[in-house]
Amino acid sequence: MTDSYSYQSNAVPPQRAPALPAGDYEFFWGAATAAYQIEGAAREDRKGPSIWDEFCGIPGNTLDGDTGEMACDHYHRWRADVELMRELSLRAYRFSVSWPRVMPRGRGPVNPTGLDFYDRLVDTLLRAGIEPFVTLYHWDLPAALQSELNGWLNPDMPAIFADYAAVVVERLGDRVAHWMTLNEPWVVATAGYFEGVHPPGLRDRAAGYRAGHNLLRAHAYAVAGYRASRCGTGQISFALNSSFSFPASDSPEDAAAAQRAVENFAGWFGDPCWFGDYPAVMRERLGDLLPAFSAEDAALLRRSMDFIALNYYTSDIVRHAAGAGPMDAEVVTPPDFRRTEMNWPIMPDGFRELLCWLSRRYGGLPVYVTENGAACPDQPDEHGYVDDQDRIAYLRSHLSAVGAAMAAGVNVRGYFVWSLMDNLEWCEGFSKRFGIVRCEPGTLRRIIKSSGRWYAKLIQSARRGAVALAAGAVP
Ligand code: GCO
Repeated sequence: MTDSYSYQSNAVPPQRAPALPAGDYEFFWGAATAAYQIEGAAREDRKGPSIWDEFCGIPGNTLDGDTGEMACDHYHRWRADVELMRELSLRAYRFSVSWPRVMPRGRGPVNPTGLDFYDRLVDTLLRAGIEPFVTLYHWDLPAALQSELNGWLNPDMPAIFADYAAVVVERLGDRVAHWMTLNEPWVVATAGYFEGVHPPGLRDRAAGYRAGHNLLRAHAYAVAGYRASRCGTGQISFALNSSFSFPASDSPEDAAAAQRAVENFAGWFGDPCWFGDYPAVMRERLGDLLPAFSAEDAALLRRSMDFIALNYYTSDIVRHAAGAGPMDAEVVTPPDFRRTEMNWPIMPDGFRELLCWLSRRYGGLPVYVTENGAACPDQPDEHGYVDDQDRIAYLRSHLSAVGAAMAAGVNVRGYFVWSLMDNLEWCEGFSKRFGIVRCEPGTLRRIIKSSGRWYAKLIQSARRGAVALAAGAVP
């Protein structure tokens, strides 16, 4: 089926691949990025400022004052980056569209140059045989929507987001078949509104649940618009992040606490998009903190995901502890547990368990792992080459977990490494590196790491990777 993309002629517009025969499907091996983390060109070609541009401009908000002003300069180097993806044998690429690049003030006039950028990117990917998976919102809210409307706390935001989504779908929807509305609304709500470490920098739990609520409504409105549009024949969902919680002991109390913790994490955003409401345990324990959906919103939310898009990095061990948060669940993962540079415990078993949990809970929907990867203490040699065996070990063990979930019946259709290349890790600046390609500080030269070479080989040997993975064959 990849042959359908292999032509080079500009005269023939790129098209979607024809559907595969029933019972036979391709596994999408890919890598993921996000606009603010790689594009740079923060003020070029009439792009408007985002809340992340403003937040990073304030000293003390990010490590070493790093910003996405230049990032990986992908906005100018995108052609070479697609070549790089080809060299890595990628079959799919997940990227996000910068809302303020397309609509500088978030609503109103569209910036044609901004849309053109993504249009060319999609065409070039398809010509390279790489399937685009598009995220509409990866946290870079147009700053004007924050200052004028109070951002996600404004109940009108869902309609505004849906208008923006429609503009992008209208332009790219004839060629893009896999869409994600929001990336990790859980992080937006917790980091942006509970903890105040991401913009808009609030510390207010009630506000966090309200923002989360409007994010869910925004997702639902955009999905409804997509499905009703002339291009709405593809698949749409949102990228859900969660860890799995293992009980600290065999006691029924710890088991119940662990179950509550997973429902409160994965279910906060997953349940509304499948059942049309929050998990009962959140309703019971959060009371008035949790807003209610109107009947119309609940109807729009129900079955508003066509697939499960999971971003997975880590898990935890919890025990029942009265008063430890609304779920009475306390994280007791030992401090000496093996961790990545983010200090996140390395728990591939949690990946397998979470995949099974999500699949059971959400009707056996197809699953795409839309992010998985590790920050490692990369040490380049004198040529800039990074022999990141620790990252390979992380990826191998996590792919084995995907295989185990598949063998248990989970319908996994693709896997995207986070990330294609080292990039701006939000508040951590460039200090934390997730790439399978190094982006050399200063020169921004791309150098494929050992993990990138390993991943390319894996893809080549497992083009129809589903079967290989389920058989546990991760070389
Ligand atoms: C997220 C985002 C990515 C991060 C990655 C590593 O999960 O926070 O989707 O933008 O860079 O997850 O933290």
